[in-house]
Amino acid sequence: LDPLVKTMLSGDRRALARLMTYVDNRHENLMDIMKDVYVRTGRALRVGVTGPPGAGKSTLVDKLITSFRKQGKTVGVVAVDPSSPFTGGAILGDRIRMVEHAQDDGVFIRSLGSRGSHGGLSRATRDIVTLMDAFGFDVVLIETVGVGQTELDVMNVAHITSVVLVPESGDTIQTMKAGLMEIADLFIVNKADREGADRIFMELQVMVEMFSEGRDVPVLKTQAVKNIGIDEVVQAIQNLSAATRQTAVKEGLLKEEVLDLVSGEICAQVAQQSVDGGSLAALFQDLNTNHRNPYVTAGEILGRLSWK
Ligand SMILES: Nc1nc2c(ncn2[C@@H]2O[C@H](COP(=O)(O)OP(=O)(O)O)[C@@H](O)[C@H]2O)c(=O)[nH]1
Ligand SMILES: [Mg+2]
Repeated sequence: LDPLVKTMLSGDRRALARLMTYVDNRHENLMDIMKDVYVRTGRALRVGVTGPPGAGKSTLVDKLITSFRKQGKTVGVVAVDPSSPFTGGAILGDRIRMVEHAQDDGVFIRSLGSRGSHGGLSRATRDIVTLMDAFGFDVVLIETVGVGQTELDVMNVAHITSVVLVPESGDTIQTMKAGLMEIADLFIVNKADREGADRIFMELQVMVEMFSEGRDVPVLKTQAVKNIGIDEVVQAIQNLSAATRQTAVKEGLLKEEVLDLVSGEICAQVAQQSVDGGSLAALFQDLNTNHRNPYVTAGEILGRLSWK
């Protein structure tokens, strides 16, 4: 076992943080390291929290941490914000908000922006979650912005995904019915203190009734800032985790995971070889200087791969 992995598995938070920078920088031994780390995973309950910007996801995550901590559970948090180039914007705000938990040894918070995402944000998220799981956190919360395909990819790593909406989300619900149902195991109407919350709540209930195909998809109301409805969310998550969805989709998820790893690795290697001195440097140089057709260049690179 890699000494750093060993130290991390013994409960050393600094080793955990260092391994996370390996993920950021796509360390050359990352595949081998993650192979060893993966063996130690499978214990954590992985919960996705997704929804439009400003819905109150971070506020909710903050309160969920407190609620799980009350039960004595340790919590890892991955905040994914593709719009953040590094730690600017929302992610920095989230950090400040969650600073209270930073003093708590049972909590570890990690932000992921678009930086260093050769090989994909979903790949980086997956690796960070895997590290947190292996480290021994009972619960790993994954916050992502948005409710589209990117978020779906990121959320493949979660056992249970909660979609957070607000009274203003009526249009989202109307236009995204099928998509929302595909993502959500649980709906949360946050900002329930605002007008229109009951209407959204009922719309969601009707939608679930129509499209859930017998699946139990709870709809809950919260006021995250006031810590109202949070314990109920935790309870619903724990009830769901006892149910079977996780195993029902597992095969599909593992295939996705392998595809994700392979494409991420190919991307990373091609990027590595694209720089000066790399075996693909000339191709990329030519692309720049002669404005070659990117499809042709991509085809040439793919042509060099052999499938045995
Ligand atoms: N009125 C109201 N505001 C809330 C509630 N929960 C969060 N907010 C506010 O909504 C804003 C966005 O919250 P944030 O957690 O950053 O949203 P995120 O972008 O989804 O992570 C902040 O100003 C919060 O204080 C709530 O239950 N009611
Ligand atoms: Mg946020």
